[in-house]
Amino acid sequence: MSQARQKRVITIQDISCIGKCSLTVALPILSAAGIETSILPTAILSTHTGGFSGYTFRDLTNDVEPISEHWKTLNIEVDAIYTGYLGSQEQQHLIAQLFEDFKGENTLILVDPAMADEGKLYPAFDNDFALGMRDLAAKADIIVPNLTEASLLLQKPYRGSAYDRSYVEQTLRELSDLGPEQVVITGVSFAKDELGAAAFDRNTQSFDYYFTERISGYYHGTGDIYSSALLAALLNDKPLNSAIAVACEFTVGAIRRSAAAGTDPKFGVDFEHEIGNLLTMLAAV
Ligand code: PXL
Repeated sequence: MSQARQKRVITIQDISCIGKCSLTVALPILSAAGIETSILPTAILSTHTGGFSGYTFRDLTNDVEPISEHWKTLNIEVDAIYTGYLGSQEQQHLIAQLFEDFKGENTLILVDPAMADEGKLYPAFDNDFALGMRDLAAKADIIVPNLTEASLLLQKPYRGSAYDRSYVEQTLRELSDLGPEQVVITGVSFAKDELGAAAFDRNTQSFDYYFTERISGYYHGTGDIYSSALLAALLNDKPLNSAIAVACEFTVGAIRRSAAAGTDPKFGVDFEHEIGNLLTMLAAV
């Protein structure tokens, strides 16, 4: 029996040394799912910027081009390029070029426009950054914003919890009109005890939803855990409706563990002990 070639992802996000988000979650999740994970760090921070004060920030914008130029000499095949938190607006242009340089016929481009939550941009970003993220999102095959990021990408007001199914479906369509064929919005809820994701596939014109129980509290890094698990599922040949479910179950499992342990939410969630469950879900047909 011939073994399929191992898939490779290039993931482009920051290293937050403490706080479990971006590369420190993408790398273990994708690796555990059997995917070779090449990284391009966008910045190095002592912690993420949500909830800690006094963090360090080293911008790696000047390294993006030389790293990419070297990689171009290696003739690597890339099954997916996955971007998350970026260190600067200039990186948005450099990464758009990197998409051009490394996109093969079947390369999936996933943009998680990690820049905002709960109606607010993260401390380092402004509206120009959001507009740049919209241009990058336009070049993706699939994007994974939360509702705040969705409103910034579309430059429409954030509604808080005042929305219904028709707003979500209209938003999914408008985001897809920017360019990506598939859109997943995270943090969607139509009832106070549930939370989940909504997805749209322009090709099939289908909407899918998946909800789990809502665990109260604001847990850092869960958007990055969600996107990483979603990509892990897609690259393990799960269709979009199953992939959103796998990512929801994995993420809520990790949140449940940290909530039960009473961990300070700014340190991130215990996704490590959920990896076994992720692999079981990925192995199921
Ligand atoms: O999880 C998103 C994220 C990633 N990286 C950094 C962050 C955040 C959210 O605050 O600050 C540096």
